Amino acid sequence: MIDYKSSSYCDAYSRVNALVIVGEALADRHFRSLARLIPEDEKHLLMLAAMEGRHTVDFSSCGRNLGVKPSMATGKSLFTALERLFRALENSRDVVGCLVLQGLIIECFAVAAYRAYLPVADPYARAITVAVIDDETKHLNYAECWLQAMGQQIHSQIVHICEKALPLTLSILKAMKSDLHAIGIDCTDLLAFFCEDFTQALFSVGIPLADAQRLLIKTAAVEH
Ligand code: PL3
Ligand code: FE2
Ligand code: FE2
Repeated sequence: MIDYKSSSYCDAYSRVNALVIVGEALADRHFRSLARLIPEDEKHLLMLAAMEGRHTVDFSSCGRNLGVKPSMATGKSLFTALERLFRALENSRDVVGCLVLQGLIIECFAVAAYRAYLPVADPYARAITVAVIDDETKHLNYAECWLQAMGQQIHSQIVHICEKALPLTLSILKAMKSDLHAIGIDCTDLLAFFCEDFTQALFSVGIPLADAQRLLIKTAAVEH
């Protein structure tokens, strides 16, 4: 039984909730950038951005429902490195890089985190999280289809951006480990979901399973 009103739960939730709100707001911005970079899909990408905007509002209401004020400064500082990388890719009009970072890595991270949160969420947040996971799966599918259609010539570019972005993603998780634990999330489950979904996503764009697995192992090795 989780005591959603305890001070230790609320304290940790204020940082986890802020991380999610910031991540969703950035996803909104990233899909607007992608709409400019991929004009033929502009309408669809703006629709995905609007879904992210709704996630920001919905997760904000989860904090409010528990009487928790999100610690926005913490959330923002945790995303700084990933955001800097996205902006650099955007400035160099690296469409593949932007789509791998937002559409594969961040979306897989979100799906894994929300799946791990589901069994320990309060009933209000659980209903919201179920609907959000469904949306994030659509975002992931868009990126998979677009990248898959580009064929083999972008594989080394995909691997290269993953090598840069995966350690930055893992360090967010490490920084949040004790807060995630305090709200009942099992970080091993979260990582296992991420590895499962991410290898599957890379496989669906045509990258052999062994290469996808090597990429994840390399990330783990770099971090230790
Ligand atoms: C993609 O649409 C948005 C990406 C957001 C990334 C969020 C990472 C979250 C890490 C821990 C989340 C636990 C869930 C708690 C929900 C209040
Ligand atoms: Fe989202
Ligand atoms: Fe998303």
